Amino acid sequence: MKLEKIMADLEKKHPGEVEYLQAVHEVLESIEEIYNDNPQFEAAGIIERIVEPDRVLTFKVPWVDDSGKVHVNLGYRVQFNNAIGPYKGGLRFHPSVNLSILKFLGFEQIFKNSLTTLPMGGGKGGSDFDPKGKSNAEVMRFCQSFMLELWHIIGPETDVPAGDIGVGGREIGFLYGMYKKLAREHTGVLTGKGRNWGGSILRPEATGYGAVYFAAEMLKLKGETFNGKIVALSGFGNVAWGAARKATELGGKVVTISGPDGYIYDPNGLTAEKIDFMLDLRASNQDIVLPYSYKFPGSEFHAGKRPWEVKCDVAIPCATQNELGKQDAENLVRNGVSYVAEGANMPTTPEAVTVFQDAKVMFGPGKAVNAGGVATSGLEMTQNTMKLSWTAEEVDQRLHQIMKDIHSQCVQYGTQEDGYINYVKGANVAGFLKVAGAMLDCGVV
Ligand code: NDP
Ligand code: 2IT
Repeated sequence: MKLEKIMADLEKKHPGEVEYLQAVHEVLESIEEIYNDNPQFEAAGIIERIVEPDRVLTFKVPWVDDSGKVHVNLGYRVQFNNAIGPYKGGLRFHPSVNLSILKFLGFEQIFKNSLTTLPMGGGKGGSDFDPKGKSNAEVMRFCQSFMLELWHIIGPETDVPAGDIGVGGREIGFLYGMYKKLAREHTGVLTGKGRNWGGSILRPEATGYGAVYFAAEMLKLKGETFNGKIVALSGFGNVAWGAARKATELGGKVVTISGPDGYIYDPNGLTAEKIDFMLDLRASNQDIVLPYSYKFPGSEFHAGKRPWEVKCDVAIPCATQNELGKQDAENLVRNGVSYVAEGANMPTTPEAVTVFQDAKVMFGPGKAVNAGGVATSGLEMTQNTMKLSWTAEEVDQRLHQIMKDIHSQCVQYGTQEDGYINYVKGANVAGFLKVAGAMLDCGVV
């Protein structure tokens, strides 16, 4: 494999797709050695085929706001790779959404889904629509218009979308309602559904719980537990609250949460009561960060700052891509961080990853750490197929086991001669080998 030549060709073909090129570079760099040791991959053109999505659907999404004004957003679905199962991956509604971001997310999803041990291919979709500040009726009309296009190419055995930034239970409900009406069937075509209409118990908290289960495995290798550890989190969305809850439950002290305009530092740590307060605010579409600092004395709001300047043992970025840069990583290392686990997708820049790895900080990449979300989506699909519903204990036990398995795969393929575990390499190699093997078996398609 000639990595720099492949990247130069891709840059020429897809100019300006920064996030997509970043994600591809990281994976190819990690698998270079194993790829070159197995000439059958090159002979079958695996790299050339795996870096391009099978297809991309783009469409316009017209909708009418409450005052009667017409708006047009862009909608996308990237069906990246279905070598090991139907396309599977979330939908993101955020003004920053563009093709590069969805291609990076879809590409990552291929390897993440492979790591889960479940039969799911990779895909991603979304829109530049911003649900913030919209009424329920506006969100419903947007979701219905979005599904009017999307439903043609998805299906329970073809492509199964779910949530991501800006898409939670409410949006999945509106999307599912429209799909059901158009297709005239009630099937597991989306995951993250409500409990009474096919959803899995624990799916909302699964990504955050899974991230903490993964981090707990990292700690265990050093003979440690979450008990008494200082934890810094970013974001306070779906992933962050699940992580906050589980880390707190295991005895960790979560001292930060954040939003796009700054972060809260609470030296007393989050409690179940504080987490519930924030969930109530979120459910009513309100800002969290400022009301928190008013309600809980002793906490401080740091406007325009990221949480990575505080002293912590474990850092779990849970907001968005490239939210933790080189300077942040240097701050964290200087302040004694021992573990970094990516709850979000690619929140750490490549330069920051190098800082952690050079300092021998244990660093878990998103595609391994946050795979508990899509894994529990996979469990939701299984329950839908079987037409039954597992208990919380059953789902939690399976999720926990899957996270342990993912961790073992990272250790198996990522342990270096000096004993340091390169989790980035481990996750990429393990995820890749399964998909590449399936692509070899199924011929050039
Ligand atoms: P949510 O929309 O629930 O929450 C996103 C959080 O990040 C919010 O706190 C939001 O703040 C904050 N945020 C969003 N964009 C920015 C930004 N540009 N700068 C700073 N903060 C920002 O999304 P999720 O929790 O679902 O997703 C978070 C991350 O986890 C994403 O990277 C996603 O891809 C990844 N992920 C999600 C999974 C899931 O199951 N949902 C599974 C695996 C990974 P505010 O609300 O104030 O805008
Ligand atoms: O990034 C992700 O893994 C998700 N947003 C969850 C995808 C899913 O299909 O549950």
